[in-house]
Amino acid sequence: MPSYKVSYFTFKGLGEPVRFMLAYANVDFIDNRVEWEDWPKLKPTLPLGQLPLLEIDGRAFHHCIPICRYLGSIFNLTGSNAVENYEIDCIADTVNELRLKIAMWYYSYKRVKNEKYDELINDSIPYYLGKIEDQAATKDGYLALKGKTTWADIYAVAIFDYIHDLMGYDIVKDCKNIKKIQQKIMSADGVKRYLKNRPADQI
Ligand code: GSH
Repeated sequence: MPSYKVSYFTFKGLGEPVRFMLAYANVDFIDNRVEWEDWPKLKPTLPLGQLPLLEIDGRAFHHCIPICRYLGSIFNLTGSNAVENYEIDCIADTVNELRLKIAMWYYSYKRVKNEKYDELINDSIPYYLGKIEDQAATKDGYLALKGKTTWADIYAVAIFDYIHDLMGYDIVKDCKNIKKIQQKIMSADGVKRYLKNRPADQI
């Protein structure tokens, strides 16, 4: 069994999808939560000076989405042809765009001036959530491929969990098809175990 180590900060952020992927696949991993005081020393040693970083038997992988795609390919959570893999990439990118809008607001505006909230709540969030919810409805409880859990489902559920913290409420609470995916992923054995033992965030 290879050894897996995930390094990320002491909150969900972009580390959470990687942690969820490994938990879903039922593999043990070292959950290395990096404290701010240790960051200046670690940063120059990283491929792009950023986290998350996944190490598999000491081989480093970076960039959250490519890591999830890679883990998807080794855990059979991808499509069976190029079009299916395109569908998976596409919905993961849509979720990431929503995450970026919210993170931009949170880190640039909320913390400084608490501005732009109305725009986020009235435009960006309903726009992206509507698209994602519609797609989940046509895929019958999956995000990318009807009848098959893919890495995009796991990525999305972890990102929505992080967004919950940023917004202070569950933005998908009224999205019944996204909720179905969330329940499925969160109740998988490995994820359930991870969630039970997950350390509380320190932001
Ligand atoms: N494209 C990268 C990914 O998707 O993993 C972005 C990673 C990234 O922005 N990481 C941030 C980081 O390491 C935390 S979310 N920030 C600290 C820094 O750049 O010094």
